Amino acid sequence: MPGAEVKADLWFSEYITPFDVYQHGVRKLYVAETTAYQDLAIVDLGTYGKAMFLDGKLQCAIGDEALYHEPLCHVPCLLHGSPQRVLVLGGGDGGAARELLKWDTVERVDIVDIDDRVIQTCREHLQEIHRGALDDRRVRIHATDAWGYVQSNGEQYDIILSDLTDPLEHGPSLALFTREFFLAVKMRLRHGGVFVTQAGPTSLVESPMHPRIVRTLRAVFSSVQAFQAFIPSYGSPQGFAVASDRPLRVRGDAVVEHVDRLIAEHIRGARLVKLDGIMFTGLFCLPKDLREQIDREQVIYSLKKGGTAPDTLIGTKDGDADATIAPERRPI
Ligand code: SPD
Repeated sequence: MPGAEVKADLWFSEYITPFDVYQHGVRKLYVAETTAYQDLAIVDLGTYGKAMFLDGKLQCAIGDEALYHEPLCHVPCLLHGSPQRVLVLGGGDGGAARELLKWDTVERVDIVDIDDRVIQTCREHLQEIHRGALDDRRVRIHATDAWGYVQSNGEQYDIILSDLTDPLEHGPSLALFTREFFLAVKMRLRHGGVFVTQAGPTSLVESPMHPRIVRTLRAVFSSVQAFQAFIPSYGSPQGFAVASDRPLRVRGDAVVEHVDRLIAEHIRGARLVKLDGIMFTGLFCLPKDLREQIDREQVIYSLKKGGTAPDTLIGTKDGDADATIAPERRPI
């Protein structure tokens, strides 16, 4: 559907930190509205094409979204080997579902996104992202909150995939990066199941969030591996973390060969644009100081006793409730 051509010199200012702004030039405007949960915008960025913003933060742009969705989806599936049932938390744009459906083993994908307006608007305006996945017979969409779904729904999954917005203060996804939530997620995994989450930017000068999310996962799962990808339109490297109670082998020549073999066996009709065995192992080659910070990190994100609301989030450090939570990424 054609958007309104923008004649004015219009820019979308994304505050990466309070001191660093990524100015995205807007060529066309499709949608700008405030939903019940967040500000939603769909625009054409010129260089990166159509893109979705939530609360002023770029979520995906058609020019480089494969660099986000392929690692997020195929890393856990490849580590599992034969995923059948998958739960996507967030992911209302349908990009994750599109990738998951490439697996010939996947029978069912449940998408749980709190914001029905995001789902409906992406279905209408971001065909380039979902490519029909939101209407695939294997996909069921639940417009409800992830906490409630994970706690009350008795389904068990091979893969649970968290495709949420960054855990910003006052943002809707904050509580979904806590020890309590990760424990609830673990209860919904089948034996040998794998959980993956986007895990904030990995730039340590920008935010302490990534090592803390990884540390929080390590309080819940016996195997946790952090990885990152550079998605240029995000402005900083994107962290992810994969977690399971099965061993996770992510490095070495044997892994490269194993990944290439699984892709050839299970993603036959569809094509991966970015990911193969070499890229898979490369994702896990993190900078030395980041690895060291992950290993020494002590802050675990947790809810205040009895809390489930985002504003009850605290970081605990050796029992000290004063440790800071993820900082705001808004203008000062
Ligand atoms: N730092 C941006 C992280 C964006 C995470 N959500 C992306 C949703 C795309 N399906």
